[in-house]
Amino acid sequence: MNLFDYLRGQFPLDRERGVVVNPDGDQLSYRWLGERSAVFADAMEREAVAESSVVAVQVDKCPDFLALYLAILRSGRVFLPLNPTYTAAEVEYFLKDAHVGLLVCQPERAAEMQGVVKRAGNAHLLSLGTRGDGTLAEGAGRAIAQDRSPAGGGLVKDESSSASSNAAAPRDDDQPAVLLYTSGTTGKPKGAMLSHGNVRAMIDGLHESWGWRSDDVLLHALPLFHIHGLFVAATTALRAGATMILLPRFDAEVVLEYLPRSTVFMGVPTMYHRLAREERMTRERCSRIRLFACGSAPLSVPDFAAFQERSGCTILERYGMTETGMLTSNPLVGVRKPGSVGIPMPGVEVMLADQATLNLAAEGEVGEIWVRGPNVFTGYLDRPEANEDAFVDGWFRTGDLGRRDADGYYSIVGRARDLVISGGLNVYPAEVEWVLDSVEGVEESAIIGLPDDDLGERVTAVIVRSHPEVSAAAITQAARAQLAPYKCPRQIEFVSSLPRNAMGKVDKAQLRRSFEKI
Ligand code: MLC
Ligand code: AMP
Repeated sequence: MNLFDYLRGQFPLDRERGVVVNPDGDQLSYRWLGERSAVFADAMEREAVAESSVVAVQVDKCPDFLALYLAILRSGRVFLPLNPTYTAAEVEYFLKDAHVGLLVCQPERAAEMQGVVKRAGNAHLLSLGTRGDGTLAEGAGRAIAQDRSPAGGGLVKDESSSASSNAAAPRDDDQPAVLLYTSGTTGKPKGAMLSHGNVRAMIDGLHESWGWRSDDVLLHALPLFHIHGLFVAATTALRAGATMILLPRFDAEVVLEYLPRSTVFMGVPTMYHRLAREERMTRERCSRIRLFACGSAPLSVPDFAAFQERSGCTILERYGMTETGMLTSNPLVGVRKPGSVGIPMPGVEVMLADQATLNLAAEGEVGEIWVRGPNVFTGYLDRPEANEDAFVDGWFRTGDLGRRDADGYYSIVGRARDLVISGGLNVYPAEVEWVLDSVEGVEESAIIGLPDDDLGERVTAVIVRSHPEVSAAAITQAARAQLAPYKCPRQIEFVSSLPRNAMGKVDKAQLRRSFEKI
């Protein structure tokens, strides 16, 4: 079943109910969302964007982003969201790798993206701004400006008036709905294909486990281009027919302002770390909140405790990944253990595999987390070898190392993969090393994550120079030119050589140990 049809079937019967409350107080209704998505679907049709093609969206967070997401689903195309801070070079890679049929970019980057689209093989290019502007919205009419719900009204067209746009394209559960890029140790991002059925399984599991209700108000401060903000937060809220306060980005001050009106908040550990340090984060302010959920990176026990002390609320930590959606969660009702990611989500099977033998790890021992279930993605796009490595007898290897306690709760104790998680954003060392190694005067580089109170891990470059005069500033400048800012090293260290293990691979664990001591 097309995920859009499934979601629409869960929308409140009273379509005038608010789906999004903007920070400026404007409310947009479920009726608006249905109609706006139909209008965008029609616009893609008019642009002759091929059916089933991948549509890349590099647009700032706003209500129209959600409408475009639904438009892509309902028209049977595949949604590929991209971080707005990606450079032109990064976007070009995705367009080529995913054979993108349409790129929707921010209006102010349209000129820059014209060249990118051409180099990538002439995908269509449209733009969409946060105020209903841009070439995609032009044909569609500025519906945002015209919808002043709760009464609604004044929209450019009624959803039921267009048979073509009202019907969602028929899709089977295993057909692709969303393509999300993630990486392995190779450094080249791979497109993880999530089907209509995968996403539905994930949001149904969350709906049930976290007791979603149509009168929930989600305070949404996460980006919409990752599964956390897109599926765990926004799509599950749509599944419940709930309302979202859609903040353009996380800002602790603004979050504090909207907490009293909200019932659910989700964040990465950095957000909780920052909120726990705010004087205005009081029990009274959180009195309506029924759920503070956290994930994407490990939540430290001190941050868990500090937040509890201030807010009187116990954070519910959960664990998941792009390829699989949510895997485990602490319970809504029951004990939430600090430092633990809880028990398997409904329908998800989890096992711990001994890394050497690939058999079940002994009870109480650390093993690689392997998972199975309807939520697990269908594979990486055009990467037969990666798919071969990723699956064993139908189990997906997460690359995370975990332990299970006597109560069946899991905790993540490390990663088998080379990965830095900074503020909940994944940075793949090989991708950054590749850029740094090409800087004149750099002989070789190694990217590691060092502990950071705020970001969890800080991207750190350890460099061997071939020319002694190459400076940290020059390296930073080169990184900035090619990589999104969050991937750029915040700390640069120079060494005479990199430690290597018996296999000749850089020993990153040793590097981390030596710089952690400093
Ligand atoms: C922003 N910056 C970062 C950064 N985010 N640097 C390192 N790591 C990050 N995560 C940089 C900016 O480029 C800028 O640099 C400077 O920090 C300030 O920018 P900002 O926009 O003010 O940043 P800030 O508000 O501080 O953002 C931090 C943050 C944000 C934690 C709020 O990164 C965020 O929203 N993270 C959530 C990521 C997320 O959704 N992850 C889910 C992945 S899904 P400069 O130099 O240009 O000024 C997943 C699966 C699962 O993992 O289980 O959920
Ligand atoms: P991504 O590829 O961006 O989806 O990131 C997924 C990875 O984030 C997982 O494989 C874990 O390494 C990490 N992760 C997500 N949630 C948690 C958590 N609660 N604790 C520790 N690590 C987590």
